[in-house]
Amino acid sequence: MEIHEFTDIRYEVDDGLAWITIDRPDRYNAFRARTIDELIRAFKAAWADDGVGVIALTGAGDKAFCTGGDQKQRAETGDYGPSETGIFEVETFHRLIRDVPKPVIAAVNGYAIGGGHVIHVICDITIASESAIFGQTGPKVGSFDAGFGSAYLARIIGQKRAREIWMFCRQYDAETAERWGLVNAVVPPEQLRDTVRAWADDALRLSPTALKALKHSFNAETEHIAGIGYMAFDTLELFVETDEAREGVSAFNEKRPPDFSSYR
Ligand code: S0N
Repeated sequence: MEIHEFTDIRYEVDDGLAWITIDRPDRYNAFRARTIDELIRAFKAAWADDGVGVIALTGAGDKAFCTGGDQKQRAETGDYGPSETGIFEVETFHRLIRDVPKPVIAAVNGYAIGGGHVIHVICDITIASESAIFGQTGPKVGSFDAGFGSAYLARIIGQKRAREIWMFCRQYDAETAERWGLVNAVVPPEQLRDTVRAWADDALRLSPTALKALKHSFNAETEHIAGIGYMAFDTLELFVETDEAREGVSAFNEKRPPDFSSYR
């Protein structure tokens, strides 16, 4: 896939900073399999380009950074739609955010929910707008991320808070996220892009080789979570086929609370 063929994301390089924007505002920037393919392609382009030193990931519009897997697509086809390889490569994308040897900044401009929350957690840095909202929804809609989205989250904010996020599926404002150490900075919405630009400029003045070695050093201590993530993904593929999981996605699309009472 070529960059000019992108339909779900935008890729722009501006003076050393690659902006990657999920561009599905009518779905609150939820991702389908094609979106993930494009994100992978864009991250690899940024990796390969010596003119890029920092990557910023954001969402189009002012409502959402990313709200995870596209639940309308899931209701229509039972999966996240066609992909280039036939594989839904969300785990590959998670790996790429960690492996790309350049700082990755999540610019959270609205909802970072579900799989969208997992993505910002995996990014090296998160800068949030004051209007950002954070949370997990998996147990409400019939999915889970038992890899980086939970185990690595607990490394960042501690076990009690990570368990709260997953076991109660509440939403948290940017001030709470900053207090919990889930984000690095919170700024007014209109200052988000300029703030990311300023952080990127600081990093662009530093030694790329030192940053590369440091990033992989930070990763090393939690690398085993990738193995757990792959096992969890195997389990998830089975779980999403069950009536229990289908109840979650049906409830979301019918705009009603799910009824999981018969699955206890
Ligand atoms: C974001 C929420 C809280 C916003 O609520 P609000 O403000 O009340 O707005 P809504 O009216 O609900 O939404 C506005 C419009 O946007 C659409 N929309 C929102 N989110 C999605 C979405 N994720 N997919 C598709 N459409 C979405 C709404 O439908 C609405 O459109 P209209 O007006 O046309 O009805 C609220 O919207 C919310 O809770 N959204 C759902 C969040 C969610 O549950 N996401 C999925 C969580 N699960 C995952 O992400 C799975 C991750 C994943 O894919 C994965 C990862 C690793 C391994 C495997 C998997 C796997 O699942 O297989």
